[in-house]
Amino acid sequence: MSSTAAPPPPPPPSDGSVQLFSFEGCPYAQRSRMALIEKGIEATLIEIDLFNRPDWFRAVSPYGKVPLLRHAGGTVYESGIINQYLDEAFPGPALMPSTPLGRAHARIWMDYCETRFLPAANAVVAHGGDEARRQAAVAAFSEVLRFLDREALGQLTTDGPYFFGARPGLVDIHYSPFFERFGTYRELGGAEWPADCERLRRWFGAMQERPSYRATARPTEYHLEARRQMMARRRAVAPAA
Ligand SMILES: N[C@@H](CCC(=O)N[C@@H](CS)C(=O)NCC(=O)O)C(=O)O
Repeated sequence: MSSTAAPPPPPPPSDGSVQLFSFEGCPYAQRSRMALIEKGIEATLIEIDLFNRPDWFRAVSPYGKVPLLRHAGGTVYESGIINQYLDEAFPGPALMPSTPLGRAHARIWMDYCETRFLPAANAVVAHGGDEARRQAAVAAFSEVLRFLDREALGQLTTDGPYFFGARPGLVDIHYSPFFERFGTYRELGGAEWPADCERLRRWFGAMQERPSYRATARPTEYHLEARRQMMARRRAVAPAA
């Protein structure tokens, strides 16, 4: 009986080029694909099917996740860190503010995305059919949106639609894939944009015009189907008791 050896991982780039391990439906990988486009960096995309991941992926990715970047003999992971690396290591438009205080504020709002915005958005779709829980999650999410509108967009800039003014940067990229999925928060949890979040609305309108958004965004139906598939696979792995 003959056995076929598993294919090896793609070799790391040896010529200064960039490899990004990505998955089309992943909003975090989308952040890094957007940063590559905003910086004008050529990269080889290696698509990892997370539902059927190759055996070698664990050896390449310490967390077993995408996105993951290989460049200059090193490996970088975590989308926010990849994007800051890209901004520092490559020429092209600066995606972080020029002052230490500005950069500190940018990091605060990227952190807010991970620690406040995303848990609130996830709670909207994970109510499990409990109406009281759903309503509380929608109300809490609306407050997060108002906080972003008032404390970030209302305080950081007066001269443009983006978080730091007339040019987009890493904070804009950080949030954008999750606002693209707003239709899923609406469909699955009944979320609505608060009418008083005008700055946020203007910001997202500007982001939707960016080539980096247009090249990477998918319609709500795509995201709903991706979620259905993910939930079905989770149920198959851990059937309800
Ligand atoms: N904090 C990470 C999150 C990345 C992440 O959760 N990626 C998901 C796909 S959207 C993943 O690779 N999941 C695979 C797994 O958890 O096994 C980042 O910002 O890069």
